[in-house]
Amino acid sequence: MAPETDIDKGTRIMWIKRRPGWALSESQVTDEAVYLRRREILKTLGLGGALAVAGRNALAAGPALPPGVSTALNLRYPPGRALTDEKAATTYNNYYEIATIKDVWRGAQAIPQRPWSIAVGGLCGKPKTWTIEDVLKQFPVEERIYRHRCVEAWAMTVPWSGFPLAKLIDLAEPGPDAAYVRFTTLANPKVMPGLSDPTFPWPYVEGLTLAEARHDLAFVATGMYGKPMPPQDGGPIRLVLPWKYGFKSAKAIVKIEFVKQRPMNFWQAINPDEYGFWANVNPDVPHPRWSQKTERLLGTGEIVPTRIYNGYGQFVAPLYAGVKHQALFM
Ligand SMILES: Nc1nc2c(c(=O)[nH]1)N[C@H]1C(S)=C(S)[C@@H](COP(=O)(O)O)O[C@H]1N2
Ligand SMILES: [Mo]
Repeated sequence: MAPETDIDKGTRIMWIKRRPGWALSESQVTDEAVYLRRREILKTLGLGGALAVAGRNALAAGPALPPGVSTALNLRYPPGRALTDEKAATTYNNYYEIATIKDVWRGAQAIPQRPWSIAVGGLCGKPKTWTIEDVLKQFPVEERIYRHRCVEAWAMTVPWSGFPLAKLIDLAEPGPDAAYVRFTTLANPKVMPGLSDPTFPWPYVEGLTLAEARHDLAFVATGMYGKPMPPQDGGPIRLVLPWKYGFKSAKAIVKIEFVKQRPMNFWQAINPDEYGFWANVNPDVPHPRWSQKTERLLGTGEIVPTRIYNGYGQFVAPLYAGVKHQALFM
């Protein structure tokens, strides 16, 4: 058996070579020390055992990492679940600007992904309108496998690529009065037929406290499964907040503002008895019309228990120490 280090070296080079063309060059990939190696990635995904059985030939053959997962994977937050099948995750979507049904992926292809810009402003020292190209150039790409829990009780486990929201926020230098961050998303009636329904408070807006937005788990995703973000999943740029119900993870972001007052978010404006500002996942706080105790996994249909903060409580619970009396879980 060849020394493991050689095999690792070989496969790692191979994976770097296989980085998709839209991703950044090797030199721009974040400090490798932060990331674990291929063997550890496989272990985290629960594939380590299978690999050991398959032995050296399988290792030498290389492509044992699931499609879309590379060695830029950040494993501070192990998913603890199998990845959702890519097709299942990208053909069952919530995107009310397109339609209120789940089958919106074809319709979403009409959303132009370029040119795209994101205006960052409000109570900050360095407002700036970014083009999507500037964003991709500025922030090294990392990958994170996160569990996603929709308030409707379906869930998926997805390899996202992008960068921590905190990095963008730091560059903007929020001022002393900036308590919240408000995200506004694309509202283009030419390509979004759902906007013609005036009963919804368009555009889709979301908000976070500045502390939440600065938390390392809060992620800006520009891709999934190793590819650019598909339009139906929020391409070219969206939020991913894995400890909160999915509606907080706004798609197709065009504006980010630092504000003093708590922003009114889309779903809270529609029905404040059912959807709030915080929307942290909690199996013990039912939605007024259904239980939140379990969730259905896209792809397999398996029903599994829901966990408080979607299983990310060890990281995010301290954010809420001072606001325990508020409606944190709706
Ligand atoms: N702009 C916008 N963002 C959105 C939504 C939406 O309708 N419009 N739906 C939200 C909801 S309810 C969920 S569960 C997730 C779904 O993301 P996905 O389609 O990539 O699974 O997107 C969120 N972001
Ligand atoms: Mo959702």
